[in-house]
Amino acid sequence: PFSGLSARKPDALLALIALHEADRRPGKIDVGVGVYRDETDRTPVMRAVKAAEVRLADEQPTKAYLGADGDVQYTALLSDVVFGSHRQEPRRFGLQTPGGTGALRLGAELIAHAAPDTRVWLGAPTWPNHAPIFEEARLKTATHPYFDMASGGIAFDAMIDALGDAAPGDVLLLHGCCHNPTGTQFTLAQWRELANLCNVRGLVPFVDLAYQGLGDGLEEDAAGVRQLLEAVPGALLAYSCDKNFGLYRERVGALWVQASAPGLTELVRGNLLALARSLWSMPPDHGAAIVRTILEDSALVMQWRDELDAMRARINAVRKALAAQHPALDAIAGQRGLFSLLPVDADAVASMRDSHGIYMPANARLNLAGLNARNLVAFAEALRPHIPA
Ligand code: PLP
Ligand code: TYF
Repeated sequence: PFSGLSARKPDALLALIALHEADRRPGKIDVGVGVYRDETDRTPVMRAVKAAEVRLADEQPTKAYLGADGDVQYTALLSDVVFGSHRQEPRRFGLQTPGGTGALRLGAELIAHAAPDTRVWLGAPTWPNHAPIFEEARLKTATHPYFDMASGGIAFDAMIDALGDAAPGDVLLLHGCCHNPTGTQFTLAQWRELANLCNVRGLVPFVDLAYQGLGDGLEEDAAGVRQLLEAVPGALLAYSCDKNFGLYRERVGALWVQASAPGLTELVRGNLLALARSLWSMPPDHGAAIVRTILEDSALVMQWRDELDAMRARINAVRKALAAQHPALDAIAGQRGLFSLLPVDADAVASMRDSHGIYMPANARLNLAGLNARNLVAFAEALRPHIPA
């Protein structure tokens, strides 16, 4: 029955995990898949998460089914973190999803049901899973450039120029902060211009916020998104707790949809719940229960924020230290989040893997959290001969 299938490529980022694992060389360096690692190269469970898990194991009264929207108290408490003083918005409905990926896919399905011919504009380069998520939901995708390799910053004029081809009703996917893979971020002035563009051209922003707190801080990293949502009629926001709570495999996310009029919210809500039921019935509980347990308790919130601050401080310190190794790496100090694109080609990436056991995807995306005091200079030395003069 399956002979009609065509072969698919495995996910190159997830494939790096196994490749690095199989390498027996003691000095190997994993700067591939986007997982935070501490100074000792480990990804420990956060202390606030452990404490919440212990509490859940002791006190969780039942594991009986919830609804298709998952843990509604989780979504309510998380909306304080995401929206801050903007949390009261009657046009908005949010629900728990299996990770940011589930939120993106559910949002894609909602769009496909509302307007099947919608085109989704993705920045180039972006997270490699973005295009498949929208295309598997039967939507068309288009790309716009946004990255200036020479300066390591946003090529905003080129981006706006390319979006001149977008039609009313098209969706514009925007990273809320800490762009994957470029480490760039929009300024507040650019967010304002993007909101204007959406309003003038009738585009619908779909924000992907997967790294809140890993750039400049929880408030700072959400400021642009909050400003945008306030300024536009309709929008979607896919959120992931998998990085900022270190919950990766627990699959913790949420989708918020802002309708263009309060009267539409109920229609959106009913459609989201129906789509979620057919996709996963209800999201997995454990990770969201952990996040809720933390957010319900001010001591655990303090602990979580301290741990998140330490993660962010370490990433930004590694950024500074690496930038100091070579003038061509200057921009890395000003970029934010786990990733930067290095100014080298795929041959250089292959050579660094063969000769030094350094694991990076072919586009030379570096996960800065893979570097530490013991390997940073060795990494810079292995990189140096490949940097164009
Ligand atoms: N969006 C971006 C930009 C990402 O880098 C990731 C990484 O995993 C996701 C979404 C998906 O997050 P999750 O693991 O919660 O599905
Ligand atoms: O970009 C990354 O490395 C992270 C993790 O299919 C990831 O976002 C990568 C690929 C994938 C799922 C998660």
